[in-house]
Amino acid sequence: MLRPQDGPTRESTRLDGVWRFRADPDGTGRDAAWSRGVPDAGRMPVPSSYGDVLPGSGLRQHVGDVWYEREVWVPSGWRGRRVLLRFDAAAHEATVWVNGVEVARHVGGYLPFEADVTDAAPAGEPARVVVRVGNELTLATIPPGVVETTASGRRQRYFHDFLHYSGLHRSVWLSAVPPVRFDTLDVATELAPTGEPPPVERATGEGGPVARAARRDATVRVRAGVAGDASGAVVTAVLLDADEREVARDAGDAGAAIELAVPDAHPWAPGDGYRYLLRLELRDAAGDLLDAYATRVGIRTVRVDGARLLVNDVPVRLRGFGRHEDHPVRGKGHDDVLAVHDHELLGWFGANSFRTSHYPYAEEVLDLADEDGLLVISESPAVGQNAVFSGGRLGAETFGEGPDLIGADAQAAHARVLRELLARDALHPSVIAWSIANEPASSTDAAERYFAPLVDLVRELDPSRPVTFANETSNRPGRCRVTPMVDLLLVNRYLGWYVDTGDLVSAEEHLRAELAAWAELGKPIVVSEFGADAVAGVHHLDPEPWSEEYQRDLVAMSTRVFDTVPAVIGEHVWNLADFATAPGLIRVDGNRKGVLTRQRQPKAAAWALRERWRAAAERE
Ligand code: BDP
Repeated sequence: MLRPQDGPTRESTRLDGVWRFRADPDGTGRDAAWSRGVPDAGRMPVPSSYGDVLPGSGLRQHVGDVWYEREVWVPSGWRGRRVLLRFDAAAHEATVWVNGVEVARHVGGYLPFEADVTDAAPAGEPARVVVRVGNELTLATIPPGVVETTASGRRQRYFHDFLHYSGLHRSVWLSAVPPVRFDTLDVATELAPTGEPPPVERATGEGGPVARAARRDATVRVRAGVAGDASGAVVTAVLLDADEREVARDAGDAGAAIELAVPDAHPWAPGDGYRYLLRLELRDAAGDLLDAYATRVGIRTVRVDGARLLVNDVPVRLRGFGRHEDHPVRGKGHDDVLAVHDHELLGWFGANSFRTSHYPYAEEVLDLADEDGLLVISESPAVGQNAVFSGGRLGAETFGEGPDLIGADAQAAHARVLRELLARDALHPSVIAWSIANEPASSTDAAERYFAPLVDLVRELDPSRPVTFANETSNRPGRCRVTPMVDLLLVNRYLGWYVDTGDLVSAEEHLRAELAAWAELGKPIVVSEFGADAVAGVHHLDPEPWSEEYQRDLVAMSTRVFDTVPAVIGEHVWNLADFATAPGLIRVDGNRKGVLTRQRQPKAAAWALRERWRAAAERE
């Protein structure tokens, strides 16, 4: 599956806008054949989460199906081509019909899927698209959950700390593609070895100095998969620099690897989102164009060397955040305005990195990261696989076979989601590591059995990036069974908040001891979560949790400790901004660990971080 685009052989249109919509908590629509048309439908914007759009609707707590419907004219000029219908995301599982014909089913809320609707939606005619989106989580889904029946009806319980927003969160596309076409694309980049770490050139960009990686000879390996009968067809790959000058070209049979030598290449590097343009053409034996596809390529390498993380053989330090796709009203609905604003804020902070906690973000977000030269840890949606967070709903072992354990079905779903994640994100140079899970129970035999094949799978699919996962506090070094398998350590720690609450002196001592123990493992460490809730506007002269000053001081204490541990090569504050959660006694209209409010206004800690990180950026 390739991302939709326009070009000489392809056309695409977004089906975003206001769709017809109806909630269906009892599942009536399945038997009543709403697949042909949804009766008495209201309205709902796409993309958005449906939870907060309609006041008084109760949709925020909705469990079960909702239905979306709209009509679209398939252009008559698309005759003779294949027509694809693609959903960038449907949270959390969906069935799609076109003119009453089922065309797709997909499970998992954060990754794209598509259907060939050529037969169901003839060109030159209107087509009715109906989508049933379900949001029930079970112990076999990623992430897990259980549905319980309470006095107020069915309730979705889940073990992660962000609101279970649902719906069509991202764009829907209709595209025309040629019958014989590119349908997969793998690109691997390599830089010629140097004896010494290559020098970093400096340039002065807008907003301060920019670190530029030194130019080096490079190789770009391209393998484009082809759908349809491509016998005798030839693929040509052309690489253009940012000024559209051709720098390399080669050709090969359809499906074969093509190697492009790029002398004196300009690498993609932190703070320098330099990308080449790769143009692919597929021509038949007579030389006629069958398909063309273009994508941007950042040439860079990532490698772990002892306790260092190297990008282009240069050690990097990550400064940034765990984030969420979360905004007032639209919930997890992607919006370019808000995404660009959040990325400008990362620049305002002097941040150079983030983790897509705790699920794959909209691909547009990775486009921004590619462009800005940000270092992204791309995370799978496996969050909450831990009895500690389940209020007794998961058995103590968490993983294994049994009615209250996460077992083989979930593991298979997890593997599927990792395949889909890597297939979608591998082309993004900003992605420098794969995080396969957030805070699972990781200290048991069962956890080792669950995760070992998943780590192997990711390594096999992509040997070019480190594999990691975020470690939860009770899974200490020495006890944790997954840590030894991974290349890079992510540790989430809340010293001064959940532990040593209100006592930053003890917290500092404990954090030092804990990081020293992790450092002994000899791998690079990113403290992938640390922080404190602060309700904007609450102030205190004394170290009082929930005040802006306490949050600021906790962050300062933590970073002071990080600076003394060479193996700590990254700090991700939890969180960039406040975000919505399920109701809870320690949640005040959501999680307040943002250094920005949910409306993206700064708390005291934001100013302090900006000072620290901008100074670090200046020194680079
Ligand atoms: C960690 C989780 C994160 C939570 C955070 C918190 O990884 O999702 O939001 O703690 O409690 O356990 O704020």
